[in-house]
Amino acid sequence: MTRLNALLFVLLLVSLCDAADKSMNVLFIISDDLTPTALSCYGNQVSQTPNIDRLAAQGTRFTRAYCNATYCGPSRASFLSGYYPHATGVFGYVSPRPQIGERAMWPQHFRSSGYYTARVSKIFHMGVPGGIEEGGNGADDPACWVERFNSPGPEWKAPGDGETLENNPDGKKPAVGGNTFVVVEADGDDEVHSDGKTAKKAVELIQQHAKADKPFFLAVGFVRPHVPFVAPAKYMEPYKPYAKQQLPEKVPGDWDDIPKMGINYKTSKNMKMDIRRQKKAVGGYYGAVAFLDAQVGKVLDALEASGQADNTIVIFTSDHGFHLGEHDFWAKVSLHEESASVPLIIKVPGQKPAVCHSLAQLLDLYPTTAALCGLEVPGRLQGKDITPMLKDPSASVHEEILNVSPIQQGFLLRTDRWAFIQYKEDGTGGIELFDMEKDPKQVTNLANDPQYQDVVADFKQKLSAKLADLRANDL
Ligand SMILES: [Ca+2]
Repeated sequence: MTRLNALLFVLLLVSLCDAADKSMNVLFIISDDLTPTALSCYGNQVSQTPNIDRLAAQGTRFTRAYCNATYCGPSRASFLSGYYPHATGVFGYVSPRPQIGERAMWPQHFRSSGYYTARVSKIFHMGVPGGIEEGGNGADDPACWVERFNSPGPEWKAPGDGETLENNPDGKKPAVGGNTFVVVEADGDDEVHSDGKTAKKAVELIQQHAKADKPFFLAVGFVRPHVPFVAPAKYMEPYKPYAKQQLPEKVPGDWDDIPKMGINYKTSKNMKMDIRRQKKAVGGYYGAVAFLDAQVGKVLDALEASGQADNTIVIFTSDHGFHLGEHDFWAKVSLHEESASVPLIIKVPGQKPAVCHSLAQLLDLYPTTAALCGLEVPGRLQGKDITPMLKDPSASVHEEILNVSPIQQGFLLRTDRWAFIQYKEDGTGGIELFDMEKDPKQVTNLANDPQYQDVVADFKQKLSAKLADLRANDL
């Protein structure tokens, strides 16, 4: 072998190694206010979500995944920074940057490790619908992104057939803005709306970066099914007439054993929604979910067409869940199961499809993706690497998950068997305890049952230990 040939041979080897070593891409897709109970892959028999189901069939679907705060602002600030809300004190609709200082947030960690990072639409908090109508950056963190794109949309102002369901008993109000239950069967196509524009931009970015030298970390934030429930009319059609929708069973005396602080901020009663309006809220929500699902499908199709699917970790989730009439509660904030849990699907190239019943939380995404991509996993992060659960769905890394609702001064500890909810840190706001094996719909609060006082005492102790532990941090 001549010297030149030897040199070329070495160069060839190096380039082969480089190709094999190119870190995996991350495609992170997050919906807004999506309860897992509205997805067909999570067992809903009415709502159809074929695209999210397709991803679930290729990845690991987690059946016990939770956010770490039950509304947008603190949930997003938490999993993006890597700290619990009670570690940073970020309970509102702001960036956690002042509390984090120079420490790298999740996308920023990928950026400083050589990734192209981009955000499309809502990843950190943005007001919906107001912030989407304006098209601004919301509570974003510019240090996280090489590029960022917003997707303004008409929201409740979209032309079409709109109805305000909330606080509109005489039907005189037109469709209105704000955090209000409104259904709009909109004229026009997907790209009239924020999420249609978000899907289009995400598709473009995947095409642009598929062959690039740098791996990508692409965060795609959809705002549906957050209110207003607005989508092109065709997505609402399968759920009409809305009167055919089923509501959760109304249990007589359901509120009698829920502490006052646990009655959600939005209820059928205080929203003045009769049965017709409640059923339309469910159907309108499903229509918004169907629209979201179609946009997710476009992004997944683009990834497959790009040739990068075998080198890309895909995550689908939501910032928290949502009530659709359980206990006559609506929306988020509540720490009850439908609001506290999130859909979570993670597809890692080369790993077998699975359903995992072990506990997982949004705080785990940062350390888990860092580990999967071979990046340093900062020791200060408060989530855990759930890679063992992706390799073996019977594995488990958490004994319990802590989720909080600062608006309610509420704390949830969720174990495999129990949901323990305490209002106020000293417990004086009341306690709920549910046996999730026997009572998955959380109808019977056992906290005052003499038989379960040991369980309650044990959880109270666990909660105070957990809070002390997360407050002992490096911030
Ligand atoms: Ca949200």
